[in-house]
Amino acid sequence: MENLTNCDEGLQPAVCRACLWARGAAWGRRAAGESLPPRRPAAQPCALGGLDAQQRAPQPLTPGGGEVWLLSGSAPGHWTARPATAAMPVGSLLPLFSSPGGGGLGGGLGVGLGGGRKGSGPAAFRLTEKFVLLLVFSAFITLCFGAIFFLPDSSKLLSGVLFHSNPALQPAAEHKPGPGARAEDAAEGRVRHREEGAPGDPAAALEDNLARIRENHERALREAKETLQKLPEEIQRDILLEKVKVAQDQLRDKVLVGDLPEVDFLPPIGVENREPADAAIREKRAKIKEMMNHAWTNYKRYAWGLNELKPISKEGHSSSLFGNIKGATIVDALDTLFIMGMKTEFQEAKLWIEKNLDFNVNAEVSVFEVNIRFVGGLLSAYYLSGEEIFRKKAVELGVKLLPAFRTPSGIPWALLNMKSGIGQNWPWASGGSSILAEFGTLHLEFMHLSHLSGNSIFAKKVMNIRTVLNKLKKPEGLYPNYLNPSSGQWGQHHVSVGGLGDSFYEYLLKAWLMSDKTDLEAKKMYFDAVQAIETHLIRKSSGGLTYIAEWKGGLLEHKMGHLTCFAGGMFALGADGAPEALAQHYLELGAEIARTCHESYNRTFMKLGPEAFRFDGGVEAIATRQNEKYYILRPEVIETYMYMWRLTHDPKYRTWAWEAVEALENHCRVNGGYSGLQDVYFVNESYDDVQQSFFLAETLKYLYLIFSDDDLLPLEHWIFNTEAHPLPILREDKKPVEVKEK
Ligand code: DMJ
Repeated sequence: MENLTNCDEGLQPAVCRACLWARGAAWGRRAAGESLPPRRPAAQPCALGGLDAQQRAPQPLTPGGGEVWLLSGSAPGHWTARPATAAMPVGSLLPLFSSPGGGGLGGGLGVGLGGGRKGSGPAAFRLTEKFVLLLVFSAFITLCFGAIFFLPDSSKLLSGVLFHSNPALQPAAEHKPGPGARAEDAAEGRVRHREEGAPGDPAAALEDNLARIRENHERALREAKETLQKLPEEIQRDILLEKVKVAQDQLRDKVLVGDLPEVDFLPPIGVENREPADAAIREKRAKIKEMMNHAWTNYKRYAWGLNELKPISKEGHSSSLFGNIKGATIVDALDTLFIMGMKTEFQEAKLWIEKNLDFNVNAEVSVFEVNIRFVGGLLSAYYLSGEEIFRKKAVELGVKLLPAFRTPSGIPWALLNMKSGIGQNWPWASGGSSILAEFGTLHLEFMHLSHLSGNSIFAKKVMNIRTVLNKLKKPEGLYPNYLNPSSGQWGQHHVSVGGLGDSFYEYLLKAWLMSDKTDLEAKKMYFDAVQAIETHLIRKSSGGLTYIAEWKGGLLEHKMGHLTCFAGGMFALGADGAPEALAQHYLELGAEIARTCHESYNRTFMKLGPEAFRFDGGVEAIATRQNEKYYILRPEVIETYMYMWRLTHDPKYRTWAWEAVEALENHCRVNGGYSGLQDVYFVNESYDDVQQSFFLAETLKYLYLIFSDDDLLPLEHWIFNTEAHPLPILREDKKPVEVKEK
């Protein structure tokens, strides 16, 4: 294996990135349903082809035993690893780089650039050799990218891999990648961050792909050239510096976690679980607690310690979003258990966390998902209970996420291997971009991490995101969903208050509120953004329903996602800070969105809302595409009812919430817990067999709060993160925790 480069040591940036890119291509296989072994553990060496070690047949192909592997494939699902000697024209050049001592292409480039082929250093390359080397390398990169991006709808294939969990349970149609396909999301409870295939013009899509290829190609060339121009001593020095940096980071991480300052925990406000005075409301609230008990007990019985439950198969469900981290449901449910007074269950959960929750996982996680569910869940559990273990675990995890910010702009990667600290972006994201809703949804948790650790590093990381955003020119004042972390420039100009954009706006508002209204920069960014959204995205249907469309380079798609429905609550919550003349307007806007989203529920057979609904082709608030008709126990509509109830006390919100409870009981409840549905318009239930962790964290919590008095987690004291985990407002005078000086 001496001819392989080790990506995890971060020694060969250009080459390692090639590994990651190619790894994306290898993922493409899985989208077509082929089963692959688990992803390459990051500590394993990575060949230039980026194929998992397990995917590679071990026999040597070059005369001296150096392995040369290329990716090939011309149709979706036909990616294969094959020896470079097999046929490609470029293959004929390869022997040039395979030394008898074992340096194949992996060795020639990987080792050669970083330290020399066996028996000879890079200094041994003559200028012509270097040139040919450069040519081969660029041809290889072109081949990889060409293949990735020219595959029909390859982004779908790639993304499908990332979210696909149980093909057997999805209807065949929903597996077909295509415009609007989001069945992958359903399978994994995918959150607000995938964009449907652009339904538009194929020429524009092609142009887009070409631009992406060009951009990636140029970057690869640039990086390869830079490396080639360096003297061997310079390369050695770079390696050394990188090593020192990694070692320093590791040291800093240890110090951060091991040396938490002492704190005085102040009792939380509004956590007494008083019974509502009205008997009917009391009964309803008790019913919701019983639902929580059903969800929890079944998770415990069939999937304890795993991420989520498959309530039909009665076994664990694991999502690639969390890598190898375990226990998503346990951490996500902690605060709901606490506020419902389920003390024994809370203690069981705490015990499991103490003994088993481990973040040293050698697999890629979604930084956003881990932050909102795990960091958010642990922080809330700490603020509610004062149990030190939750603070410790939250900070430990926060530290593990810090390497995601190691990008030229400081805009974090979407995916991170928490063991190696290597990050990358979703292969489907425009031009290698990070996603607005992902890097824009770290602020609340990271501010609290700084507060609880006494270390400003977390706050600095998220404040820098603001700085980058504020320097950029926004098209029509709107924030595109894609931002390239290397160039610090926008990717495609797609704007959404639903998937890919949503919680970025939510966190601007909540950052201002959580700072006790002192973070005026966040306030300004929020209200400016909302103004642009109103002008360019918000429309009224002929039937009088207000909806939020999606914006694609200036064109509107008259579609609203279930995810977008959270915005009703957001607008209403923000009314308070708006200029006086606009406060009532924002409250009404919230109410209108709540009504539209309620209609999207009401116009289905199951009385539960579809994943997306449209306002075109003669329909209003109805899903017209098969792959948009599913419901995966999402909370956003109920979330908006909760804010509207708290802010207006209009009884219709309790009525609508109760309709949702009945629908959940009638259609989603099964013996083994609660399941999502494939088609809310169909008379018979067809289950997706996943009990999402956010059902316990959000859907049931918001329902419970709607039928509780307002003094349970009052909005004047608590801010809910996007996963409904309550975080206390940080007031200068009485912070929930007094950090003691060392
Ligand atoms: C949750 O994980 C969060 O609400 C996230 O912001 C969006 N998606 C899911 C629920 O739908």
